[in-house]
Amino acid sequence: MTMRETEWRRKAKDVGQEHLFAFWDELTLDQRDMLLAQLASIDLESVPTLVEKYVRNKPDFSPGGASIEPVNDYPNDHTNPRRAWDRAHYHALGEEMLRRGEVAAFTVAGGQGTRLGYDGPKGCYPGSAVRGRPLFECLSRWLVGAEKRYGHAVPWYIMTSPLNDEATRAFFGEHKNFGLDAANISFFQQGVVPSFDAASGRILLSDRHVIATNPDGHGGSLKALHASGALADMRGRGVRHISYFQIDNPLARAVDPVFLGLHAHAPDSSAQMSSKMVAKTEPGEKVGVFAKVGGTVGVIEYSDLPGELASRRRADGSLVFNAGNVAIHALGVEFVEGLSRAGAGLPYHRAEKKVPHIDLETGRRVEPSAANGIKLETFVFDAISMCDASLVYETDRVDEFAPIKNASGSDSPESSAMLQTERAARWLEAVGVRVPRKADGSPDCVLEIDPARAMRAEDLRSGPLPMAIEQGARVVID
Ligand code: UD2
Repeated sequence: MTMRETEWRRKAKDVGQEHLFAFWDELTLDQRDMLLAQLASIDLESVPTLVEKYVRNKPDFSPGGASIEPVNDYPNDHTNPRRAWDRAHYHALGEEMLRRGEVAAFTVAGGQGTRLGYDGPKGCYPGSAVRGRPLFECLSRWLVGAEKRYGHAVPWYIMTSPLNDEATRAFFGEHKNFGLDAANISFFQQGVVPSFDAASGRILLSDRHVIATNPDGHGGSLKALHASGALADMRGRGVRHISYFQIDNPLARAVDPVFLGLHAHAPDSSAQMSSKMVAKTEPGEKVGVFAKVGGTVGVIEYSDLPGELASRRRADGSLVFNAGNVAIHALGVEFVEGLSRAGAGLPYHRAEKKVPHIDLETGRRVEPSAANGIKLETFVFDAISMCDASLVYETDRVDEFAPIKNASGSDSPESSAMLQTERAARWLEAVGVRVPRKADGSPDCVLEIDPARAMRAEDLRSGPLPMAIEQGARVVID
C-alpha cells in the first residue's frame, strides 16, 4: 500500500465510506489515481453530517410556527396606490451604475436540458421566437445593447458545471463570443456533491473508480464566485453589483437599470440581495413565493406554503401571497464576499432520484427503475434570509418571464415563443405600430425584438419601424 492510499483509506473509513475502495485491487494505476484525486476534491469531513442531516432525515423547510406576512414589494405599476414610487428616479440611478461600470452580469448555466430532452448545455438551445437564436445569444444581446448605450462593457460571468463546461466554452468559441470581447467573458465551474444511497447513506460509485456526484445547485454559485476568483476579478474592474439570472429565460433583462437602481439605492434595501417577482396566476401555481417569515424576507417553496395562505386574497381579488420567484436577483459583491469569508454555507435540499451506480457485491452497473439515491443541492434564494434587509420588485410576467424548461406544454419552447411575441407586440403597439391580433386577442404573427435595439418599448422610437405587421408574418426588429 502506498502512503497516499493508506491515508485516503483511513479518511474514507473515518467517515463511514470505506466501500469506495471496494474495487481497488481491480483498478489500473490510472484509475486509482483518478479515484484518489476525486476523493481529494470532495469535502469528506462534512459527509457524516450530510448523511445524518439530509439522507437519514428530511430537513423541514416549512415555516413551522413562525409568523408569515406578505412582502412589501415595489409594484410594477409605480402609480399603484398600495405603494407609489419614483420609477424614473431609480431608472436614472441604475443607468448611472451601468455608465460607471459598476455592474456585472451573471448567468447560472450549470444544469443540463434534461427535462427539455436536449442533449447539451441548455444555453445552446434555440430560444428566440423567429431566428431561433441560442439562449446564450438571446442574453448576450442585452450586454451588446448596454455597452452601446452606456459606453461601458458589462462583464459577463457564466457558471457551468463539470457536465457542460467544455461544451459551453466550445460553443462560445464557435460563435465568436456572439460579438462580445472575450476579455469580458469568464466561465467557471460550480462544485459537486456526492450522491448517496438512500437506504444506507453510502456514497454511490458511478463506476468502479468513479464517485457518483451531482452539481451542488445554483446556490453553489455563491461559493464558486469566490473560489474561481470571479469576485476578485469584479473588484479589479470596479464592479459592485451582480445581475443574476438563469439560462432558461430568454426574456430576462440581463441588466435592468430600474431594478439595479432600486437594489443599490432604495431606502429599504441593504444592497445585499434583491429579487424580482411576478404575480402568481393562481394559488396552486408551482413557484416559490417571497414572504416575511418571522420578520425576515425569504422564499417559501410552494409545497411548504400552507394552502389557506396560498389562497388568501386582498379586497381587490389579488392573492396576498402572490410574489412568485422568477430567479432574477441583484447581489452586492461585498455581500457575496462576506458570505464566503464567514463560510456561511447555504442549507442543502434533498431530492430523491434514480442514480445509476455500481453494485458493490456484483460489480455490475445498476440502472434503477425507482428512486434509490439522494442528491443534495443548495438554492441561491436561501441567501436572502441572510441579508439585513432584502427588496422585492414586481416585474410584469409577459415582459420578463418566458422560461424554456419542458419539451411541451407550459414553460416550453412554444409557450416561450408566444410570450416573446406578446411582449414584442405590446412594445410595438406602445409606439404606434399596428399588430394583427386573432379573435382571442393573441398576436397573429411571430415577433422578435433584439434587446440590443430596444431594452424597453420607448427605445424602439430611435430607429426605423414598420407602420404595421402583416398577418401571419415572422418579423425581427433589430
Ligand atoms: C427554478 C426555481 C423556481 C422558479 C423557477 C423560475 C429552484 C429550486 N426553483 O426552478 O422557484 O424560481 O426556477 O424559472 O430554484 N442550475 C445550475 N446549477 C445547478 C442547478 C441549476 O447552474 O446545480 C441553473 C440551471 O442551469 C438553470 C437554473 O439554475 O439556469 C434553474 O435550475 P432548475 O431548472 O433546476 O430550476 P427550476 O426550473 O426547477
